[in-house]
Amino acid sequence: TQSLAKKRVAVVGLGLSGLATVRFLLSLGIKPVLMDSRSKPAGIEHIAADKVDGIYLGELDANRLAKMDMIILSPGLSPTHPAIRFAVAQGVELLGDVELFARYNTKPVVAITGSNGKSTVTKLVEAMLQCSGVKALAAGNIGLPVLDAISQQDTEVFVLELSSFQLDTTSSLHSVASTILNVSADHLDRYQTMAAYAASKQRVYQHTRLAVFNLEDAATTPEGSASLGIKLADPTYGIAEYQGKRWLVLDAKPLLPVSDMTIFGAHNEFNALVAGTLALAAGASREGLIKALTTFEALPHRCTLVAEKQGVRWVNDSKATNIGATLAAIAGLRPGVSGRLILIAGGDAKGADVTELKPVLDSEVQQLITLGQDGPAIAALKADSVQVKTLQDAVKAAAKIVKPGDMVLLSPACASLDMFKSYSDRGEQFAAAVKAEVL
Ligand code: UMA
Ligand code: ADP
Repeated sequence: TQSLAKKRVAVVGLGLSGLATVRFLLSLGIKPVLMDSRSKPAGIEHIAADKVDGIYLGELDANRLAKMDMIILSPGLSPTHPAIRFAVAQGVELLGDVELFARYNTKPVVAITGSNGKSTVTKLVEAMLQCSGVKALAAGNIGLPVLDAISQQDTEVFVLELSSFQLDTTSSLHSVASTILNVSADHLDRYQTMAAYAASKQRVYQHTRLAVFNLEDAATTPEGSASLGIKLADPTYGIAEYQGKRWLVLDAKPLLPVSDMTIFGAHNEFNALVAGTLALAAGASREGLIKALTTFEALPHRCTLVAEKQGVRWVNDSKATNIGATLAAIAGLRPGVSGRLILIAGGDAKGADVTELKPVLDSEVQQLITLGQDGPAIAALKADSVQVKTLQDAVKAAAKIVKPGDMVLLSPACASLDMFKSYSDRGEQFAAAVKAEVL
């Protein structure tokens, strides 16, 4: 820690994590060099140029980077970027904001990763701890940069949502409990293979006291750490029948009937079991778990009902940015739809093999509407699909054909960035279009 003061430190990437890193370093009295490969990164106006040791924008300068002692890299930039690789080859230390957090943090951590369900489980664990009287704070990929969270002194437990990008540059994070929820194809534009992506997720178990994993997904199985496996059909940590109802069971003791939970669907039952196990390991009470599960509000853009009009439900699942999430949404929602399921999908598939959607498009989806960069590839998987240019056109096309009993589901299986600012922007535009069209 003291040694950092004498080091030449570069913060590369000036988004949310980069800006939080700069603030943190300045608070330690360290003047970093700042770089971003973009000519106009959004956060640049928040930085007082006289406080730092230079700001360099545009193409990363490998020679300048090679002169540093340490590079703190933002998750949105790959460590395989040629300029970064060059600097590392010259002996420069490379780390991310989560690693810096780990080196300074003194509080217990719960660490959560996986391809899908991270944010839901992170917020659930935070709520379960808070309902148990523990001051918990959710941070990381969920939106609050860890180096902003660290300054909230009264926090008793940090609940961290970690992306594979963040884990790639983290090596000394200790946790009281951690999980990989699942591993399904995502970010294959940045990882060469599924094995490389799964290996990145495994880093979450490096220094953990309890690894909670998914018994139905071998890629989540820890090697070495003390561990606890979960699946819905498991009698100790799973779902079982009591008094004619399906109950969540933790540690072989029934916790509460599934029907009392505010979130629904098989994937959310699994999320609740994992969250409960993590929260108990971090000091929550069973009463706290029950209180959280009966009051928790589902996060926006995750299978949320936008409108119900003339017997038709319009559902926003814009957060489904990969195929696994869309499959979970369809599996969870389809049984409750008496009419047809009309799916709006497409966007940036991030290098995924979209043909994995085909079986479900064949059996569960009656009409497909596609948009975005990889819309044509998805449309090709189903007969009579409709291709549109905008989300507004997608809603119009759906509105023309709906009948009572149908559900229109936006669950794109793709990232939004080819057409929108973010998944939340996409979800908001969908809601606005639906309201304009049918309400
Ligand atoms: N970028 C450049 N050049 C740079 C730096 C960034 O082009 O020099 C681009 C990136 O490619 C990316 C964008 O700028 O498209 C933002 O990248 P960033 O690293 O600056 O991101 P932050 O603003 O710091 O936000 C990051 C996480 N974003 C990413 O990992 C891409 C946020 O997760 C997270 O909430 C935030 O840190 C706080 O910890 C968002 C996300 O999309 C929700 N995560 C991905 C996901 O969930 O799938 C991993
Ligand atoms: P993440 O933060 O990992 O993106 P979220 O909790 O935001 O995860 O959920 C994103 C989407 O993934 C949801 O809309 C839902 O359709 C799907 N999902 C949530 N939990 C799971 C799970 N355990 N397994 C598979 N899919 C899930």
